[in-house]
Amino acid sequence: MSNKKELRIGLIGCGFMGRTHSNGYRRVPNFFPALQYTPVLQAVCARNEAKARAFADQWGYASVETDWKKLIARDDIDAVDICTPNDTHAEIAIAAAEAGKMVLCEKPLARTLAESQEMVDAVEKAGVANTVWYNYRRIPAVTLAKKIIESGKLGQIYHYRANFLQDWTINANLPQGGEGLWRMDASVAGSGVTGDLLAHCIDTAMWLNGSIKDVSAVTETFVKERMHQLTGKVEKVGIDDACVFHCHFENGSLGLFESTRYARGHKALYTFEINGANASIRWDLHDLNRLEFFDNSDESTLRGWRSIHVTDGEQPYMDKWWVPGLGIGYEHSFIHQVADFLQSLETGGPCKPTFKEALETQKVCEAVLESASSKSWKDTGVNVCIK
Ligand code: SOE
Repeated sequence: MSNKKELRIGLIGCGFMGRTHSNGYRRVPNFFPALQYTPVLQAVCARNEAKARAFADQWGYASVETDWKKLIARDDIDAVDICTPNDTHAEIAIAAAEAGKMVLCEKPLARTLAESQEMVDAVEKAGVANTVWYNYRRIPAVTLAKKIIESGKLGQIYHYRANFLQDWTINANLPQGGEGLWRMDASVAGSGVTGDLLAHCIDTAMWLNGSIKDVSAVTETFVKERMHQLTGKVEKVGIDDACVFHCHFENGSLGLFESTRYARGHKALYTFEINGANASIRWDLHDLNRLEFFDNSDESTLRGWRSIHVTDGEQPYMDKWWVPGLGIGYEHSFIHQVADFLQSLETGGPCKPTFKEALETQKVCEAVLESASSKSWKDTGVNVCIK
């Protein structure tokens, strides 16, 4: 008989993120066999019962709920995983914490800073384990970047640059709101690319390079009105289609961030580059197993950008996968997050970013949106270093 401890998962929402998380729960025991905890897919919840049942069959969930309040009330659920649109994160997370459940929440933490703060208060008051799925931290090449930065090899940091570019909303006839398109409805999503895409860039940036002090931003909504899928009426578009901001980091470096859903040809181009006095690093999601590294102390005749294929067992997470030279993909970042969450239950430590740390990203997002609407610099108020 197995002496593993069970972590019984109740997943709410069965869209794209529900699939990435479910895959994470299923794969972890195969590839991280030393962990004491093993996830059990206990229940999945969606308002549409047929959809929930099909999802349960596909991914192996033992039962189905159509009301998230019922799922939270069940005493055979240990952890609630929130994969629903952003307007429901706060209500579900607060109720789950009050019911004594662990809470894993999809990013961004919530629509606004105020909602996010209530979520932080709730998990802290309840003392329950919590984490937010900023998955890109757990791509081995990105984790390796963190290790290189921590080793001091870059020297003083001068610049941090990040992009997250997509092109899926260029068509002016694309409706807003409703299934599959809630990211375009400001009342559901909270914001456009700022909360959806730049939040990833900000989380990674503050993890790698420390706090962002202040920001100056510009946003644009290129298509001003769209038909709303739920009302059938043409309605004003409230989200930011594109956002560009620059900022000061606490360590004195300058940051430059750009995100848009109008960069024709780019589907999910997330890149970052960090330049220090001695060395630089850059990474590109489209070539996610690679980390590029330039070290000015290399012999001058051989000096150049090294392209490190991050597939060696000595590199982060890679001892769990295949053999050197064989890459992994996007889905593995979620498997790693599940593994780290289970590990944190063993050690009693936090699984980063916690709600409290993700709140700092919300502060920057809110300051970015305020800066754009007031056309002025804004202090972020970030006061917890998530590095
Ligand atoms: C939007 O298209 C999206 O799916 C985001 O919501 C995810 O967080 C990002 O990782 C990929 O793009």
